[in-house]
Amino acid sequence: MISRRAVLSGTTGLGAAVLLSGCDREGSRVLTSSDTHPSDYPTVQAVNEMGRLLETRTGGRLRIHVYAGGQLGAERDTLEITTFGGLDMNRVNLAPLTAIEPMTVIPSLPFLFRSTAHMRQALDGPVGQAILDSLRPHGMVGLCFYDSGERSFYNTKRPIQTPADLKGLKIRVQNSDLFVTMVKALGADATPMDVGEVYQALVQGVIDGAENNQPSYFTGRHFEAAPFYSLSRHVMAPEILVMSMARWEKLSPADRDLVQQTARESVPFMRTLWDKRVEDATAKLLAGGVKVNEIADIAAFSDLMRPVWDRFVTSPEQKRLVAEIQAMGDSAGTQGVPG
Ligand code: GTR
Repeated sequence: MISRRAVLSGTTGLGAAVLLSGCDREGSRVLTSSDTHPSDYPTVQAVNEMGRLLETRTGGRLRIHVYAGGQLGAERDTLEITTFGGLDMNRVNLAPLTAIEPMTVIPSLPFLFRSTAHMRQALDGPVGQAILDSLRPHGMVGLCFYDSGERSFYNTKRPIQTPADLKGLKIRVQNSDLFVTMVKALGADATPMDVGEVYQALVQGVIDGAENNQPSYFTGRHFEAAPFYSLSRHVMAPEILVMSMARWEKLSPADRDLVQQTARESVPFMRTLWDKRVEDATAKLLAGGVKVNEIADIAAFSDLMRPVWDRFVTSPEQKRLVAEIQAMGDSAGTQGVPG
């Protein structure tokens, strides 16, 4: 982990951007934000859109600058910087937050959502709001969730049809105990690693595979080294946009409303880009020779992952929200909810 002292003394290589975060320039306030994805990725585009809305509505007084492509570091590191206010905003996956706040485990549970519609319904309502709010004691204001599709396994060796096919494979996971436990439950060897290191690790055989949605699998060129993509669709852990509490507290109440409102408005914008990106990535992956396979017996995977729920959903508040999500009436689903 990068320490506050290291960042402030400039020894992390993070650059002046972080150190200058929140500075006023001629009455204009630039909110800095980080993203590990490149600038054309839907998450980056969505935060840029939020910035455009903010700029228009404040006559240029509030703006956002997104440092894309992982310029400021891996998600767990930039999150730490966000919590102490070295960075104003951050777009990350929920996975690295699961180590910080148990409520964020909920949307990251395997086979919880039955479909994209079910996930959106849950995260757009009071359940999603409760999870966003749970970050406040950790120095962050949860502004909104963005889609991240369905994560599936890919590897260099073979199509995965049953959990037995994963046995002995070294599978990269995000830096999250929840994800380590999920992959271990299937019998694979879980290897936590920053996403920026995955391509090299696949090429060098340090790992045999990983799991992610199609856009990330394509954007990171992972498919070139690991051409077997097996549609386990085991988790729909969403993306989240947070603001550092330090920055939030410096905003006037009216600006807070504006920031919250523009973040919310960037969600449908992102979803339109996202749906298209999944479609495009899927087509390009097929054209690139990737071997995609459906898995006939998904229950074999969800049954093995069921103990993960018991281990990570322990508090009455978590249980209540999980039950609320399960009770939501979406019939368009394709995923089976275990138990
Ligand atoms: C992507 C997600 C990133 C990051 C990455 C990973 O789907 O958008 O924020 O979490 O997965 O696997 O590290």
